Amino acid sequence: MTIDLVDVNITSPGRNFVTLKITTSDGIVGWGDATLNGRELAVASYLSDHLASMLVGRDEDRIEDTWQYLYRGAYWRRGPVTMAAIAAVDMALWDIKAKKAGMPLYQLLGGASRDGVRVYAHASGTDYAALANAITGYEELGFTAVRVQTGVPGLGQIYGVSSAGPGVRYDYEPAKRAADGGAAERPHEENWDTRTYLSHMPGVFARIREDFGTGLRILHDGHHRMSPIEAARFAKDVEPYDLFWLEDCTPGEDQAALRLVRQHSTTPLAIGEIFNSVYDYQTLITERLIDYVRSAVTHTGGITAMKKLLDFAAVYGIRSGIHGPTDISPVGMAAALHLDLAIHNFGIQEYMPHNAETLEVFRTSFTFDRGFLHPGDQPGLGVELDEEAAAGHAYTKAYLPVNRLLDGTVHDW
Ligand code: GCO
Ligand code: MG
Repeated sequence: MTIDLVDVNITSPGRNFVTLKITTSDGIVGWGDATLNGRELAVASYLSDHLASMLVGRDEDRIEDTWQYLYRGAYWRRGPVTMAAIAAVDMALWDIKAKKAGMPLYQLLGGASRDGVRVYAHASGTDYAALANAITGYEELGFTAVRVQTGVPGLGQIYGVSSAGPGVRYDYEPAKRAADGGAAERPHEENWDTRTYLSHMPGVFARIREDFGTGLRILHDGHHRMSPIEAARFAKDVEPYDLFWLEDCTPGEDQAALRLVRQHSTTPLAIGEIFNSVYDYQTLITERLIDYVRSAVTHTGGITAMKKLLDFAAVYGIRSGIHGPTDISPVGMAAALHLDLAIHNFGIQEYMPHNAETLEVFRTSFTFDRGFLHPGDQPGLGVELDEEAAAGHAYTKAYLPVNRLLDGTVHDW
């Protein structure tokens, strides 16, 4: 059989998603996530204007060959737009293959290595009371791991902190459309000051340990803002509070920066949500500079590429921590869950549940139970896009924020 139709769906049920639909000549449909937050249409165009005609007529079973054909065949390699487009094709082809086999995808990846996938939630609050309230709410839902982000005095709205008020919040979304309080034509801006952050955060972790005990897994995202020496100091200062991981402490491009952080601290390090290739990790993995691989299946070339990356990491004792915010669509999330269940070196999975509007458009079969997710046992990925429902939500331009230091200098966001 062959690939017959290649369609790109763009929908915005509360936020934008780009989804690839591949239909085979005998009518089997596979779905792939191609969402790149704030740059969605570039990937949509890459797929419909450049890849679609190359795919029609190909044997849908030749997944590895198709991956190489798109990757090596482009001449221009890597980059988030290219790799998200390849990822979408790859996911859709695995969805088709597993549907043809009549099995959930994780069975084709070797079967389940565990009963469920431990997930972490996003707990945030503009101050400690709101943050503690959110953590309590997640504990009540059964979560055993939370990512903790909180306001820093004097900085206003910053990355990772929901302004929605105290309590359990699923709705933190950094990309803003005009309707969400952003500007229609350009990103909104936030403020940053690393010195204030460095002196504020350790005390927050100390209070959490005091109030919530030693059992809770605490994660934190530095979101690329520290210099190597600042990150080394931070990682050292927070050692007594036993973080599960410190994520993206320095800007991701500079792999060697983590040597300095490693020399000074035993705080586990996670990095990679803005990476898109195994080569972005070559130094980090072979020199054992990180503990967790944070790539998204959606931005790193799909299931084929992620499986190889995670197997490579396993040789060095490094585990997975796959990216799973709401800008990864339910299709991309399902792809992550099948991998999480199957691989041996699973670490933890990020889980920021999609809102009801999104879940009316994407019909999912994964289930949450007391802190663990399971991808479900439907053949394929287990997610179907309801195209009629999707058509009711027109694309609306959205941007991630731009970050500035207090003197106006553009900084990493
Ligand atoms: C995370 C991330 C996200 C990103 C978002 C950008 O750890 O989940 O940092 O919150 O900011 O994916 O689109
Ligand atoms: Mg992150």
